[in-house]
Amino acid sequence: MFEIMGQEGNTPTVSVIGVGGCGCNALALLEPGQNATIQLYNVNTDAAALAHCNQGESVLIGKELTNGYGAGADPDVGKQAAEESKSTLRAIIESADVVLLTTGLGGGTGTGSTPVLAKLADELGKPCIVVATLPFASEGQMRTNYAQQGIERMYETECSLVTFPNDNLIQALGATVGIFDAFTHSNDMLKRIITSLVQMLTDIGYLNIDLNDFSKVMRSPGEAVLGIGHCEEEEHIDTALEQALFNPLVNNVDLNTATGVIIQVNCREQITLGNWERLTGNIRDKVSPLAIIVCGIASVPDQQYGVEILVMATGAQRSHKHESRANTAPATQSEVEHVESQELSSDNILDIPTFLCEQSGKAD
Ligand SMILES: Nc1nc2c(ncn2[C@@H]2O[C@H](COP(=O)(O)OP(=O)(O)OP(=O)(O)O)[C@@H](O)[C@H]2O)c(=O)[nH]1
Ligand SMILES: [Mg+2]
Repeated sequence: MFEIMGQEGNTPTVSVIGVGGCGCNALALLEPGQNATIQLYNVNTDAAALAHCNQGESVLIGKELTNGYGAGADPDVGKQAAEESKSTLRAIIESADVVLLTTGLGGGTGTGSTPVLAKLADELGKPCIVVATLPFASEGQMRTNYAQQGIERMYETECSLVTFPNDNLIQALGATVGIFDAFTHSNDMLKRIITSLVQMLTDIGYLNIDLNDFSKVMRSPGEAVLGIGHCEEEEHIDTALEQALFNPLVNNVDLNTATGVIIQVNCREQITLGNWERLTGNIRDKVSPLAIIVCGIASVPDQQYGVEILVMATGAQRSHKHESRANTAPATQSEVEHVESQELSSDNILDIPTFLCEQSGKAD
């Protein structure tokens, strides 16, 4: 399970591919890459939007079909555009060891072409994570339906899908939050998740995550839950773990059914063996005894928090339908308790910028 590091030169190449408007926006937020093993690609049917991308390579797909004018909110057009440019997309995926796709589901390009990319990753045997936002209910039923169709197509692949329902922002930030601020916050979450994933895969840690173990966990079909938690003092590592596991912006899954878990702990200074064991034991108690658990720990002297934890659980049982918790009444007592505990703790869990809290009436 653990690989003690010491050998160099086996860092995997991670390709981060932003698909459609939202995906490319998320890519633009990433810190400029110093790491040669990270490749960034903006994939879009919209030539004008691509011209504004400030990072990575731009890949116009479906040029014959759309003339570079976008997919017009039609996922079929997005799909056909990706099919038209399949050989380019295949070459991009072929050059990677791990593929990370990020997109906003509900529009034409992202919804239609991301599953094509995910399928290519499957065919080429590359572990693939898809990090996708789901549209606000206020964007209309059509977009929600499209997003659902995109999810179903993603389920036909072995990729791990992590979804961020934009509506959960309303629950976390309050209904009066400004729409632009809500998007900014969602993008910030996307950025943190993508940055941490990339860091986990490319930084040399003491217990480094082995790519084969990682692939095994990634290729467990089903829902994935992904979150980040942090604390200043290592005594509070359990709280940081709770934050990571119950991040209210990530769609809810039944953790007991997860078949694979990856935990990456980054610490400014070394933590005690006792706290490390407490953390891994705590995770083990929460998931199926049969789950593969892969743990990594790295020293990151210049990070913001004393301890930062990234948890990704895969292969969890799929909820019947992706619905935002903001609009869904809990059905069972345990669901009630879970939702209540999230409502109570969401202020602590989220790093909500003060100005947003003030706007949403949640400031102290
Ligand atoms: N969090 C977040 N969500 C976004 C952003 N931009 C768009 N979205 C969401 O993503 C969905 C799809 O929008 P786009 O990414 O613009 O659509 P597209 O994939 O480019 O598709 P077409 O423009 O129709 O070809 C929207 O319905 C929004 O819910 C963004 O910057 N941040
Ligand atoms: Mg677009």
